[in-house]
Amino acid sequence: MDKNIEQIKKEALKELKAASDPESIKTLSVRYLGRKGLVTQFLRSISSLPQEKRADAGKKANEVKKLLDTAFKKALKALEATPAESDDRIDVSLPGRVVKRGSLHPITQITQEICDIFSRLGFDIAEGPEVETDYYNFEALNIPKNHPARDMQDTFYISKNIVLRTHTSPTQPRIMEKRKPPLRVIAPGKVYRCDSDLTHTPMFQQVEGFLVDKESSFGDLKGILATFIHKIFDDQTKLRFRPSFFPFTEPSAEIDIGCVMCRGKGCRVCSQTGWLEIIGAGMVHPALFENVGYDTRLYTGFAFGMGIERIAMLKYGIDDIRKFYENDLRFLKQF
Ligand code: FA5
Repeated sequence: MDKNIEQIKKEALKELKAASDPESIKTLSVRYLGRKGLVTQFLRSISSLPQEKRADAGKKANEVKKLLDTAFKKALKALEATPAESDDRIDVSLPGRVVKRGSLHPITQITQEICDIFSRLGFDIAEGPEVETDYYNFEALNIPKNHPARDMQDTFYISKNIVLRTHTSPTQPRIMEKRKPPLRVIAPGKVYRCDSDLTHTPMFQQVEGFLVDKESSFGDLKGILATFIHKIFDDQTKLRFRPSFFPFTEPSAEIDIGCVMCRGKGCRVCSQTGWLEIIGAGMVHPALFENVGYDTRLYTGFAFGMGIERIAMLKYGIDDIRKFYENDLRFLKQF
């Protein structure tokens, strides 16, 4: 009898080894462990054995039953985890996968729009490094070491002479050194300052613009910037030029536009003034021209730098600049 159950076990394991698909394993399981299966029949036949052999035979048969049950289940699981080649066929009735589309960040959209407007006004587009030397970020722009104007921008220093650029103005001397006038260039990019509130973020984006030619004037600067503002907002947008100071322009101005959030009445975005500053500008200081080797008797130029987030805030009516960088999809999907 013992030999019999041992034989059943051996045969079952041999057949299992040869089984290559889930169906044949299920059939084997029924053949050996089903209601009329070989092991089940063996168990039933134990009652006909002599009394003294029953306990031993029953114990062995139950062990074989358990062993085969585990072996069948394990083999089935392994086959299901790695489906056979025939299961690789494409089920054309399955619903398709939805391809999720991304979209351009609102700041990227505005940057492209700004570049488009200036391209049509004859400006080339250039770029400069975000990790900048102290020389290009300050000295070449007429801001020597220990000059109080360095305090206007809270600088992130990487080392004594390397900074995260605090503005896009270093692109002026970098490009002027390489090219000869006449020049019309805009240079968009990220800048960094230790600054954070409703209208300031530690990383923000600017577009620098400059023009160098034989007869450029402050009037040209006003004309170009007014054209730009009326194109990016609309013809009715109010703007004003306010005298200001930048070491690399003389005279200098800041350009404000009427706050679109409160229509000039005063709100927290415009600090109750009705105006929001978006551009710094002026006529290029002769010291900068000297630093890049341009003849100051021959050439004049103007330059400007604008905050892209500020423009986006006004254009889309956003009351907190930090929303652009929180990565909240509910906010970003609106653009
Ligand atoms: C400058 O950065 C000068 N380089 C601009 C310039 C260029 C002047 C060429 C003359 C000639 P200012 O620090 O004002 O200037 O910054 C320019 C614009 O950047 C501001 O008008 C404002 O729109 C934006 N801005 C400044 N600081 C922040 C900030 N922390 N977060 C967001 N936008 C800012």
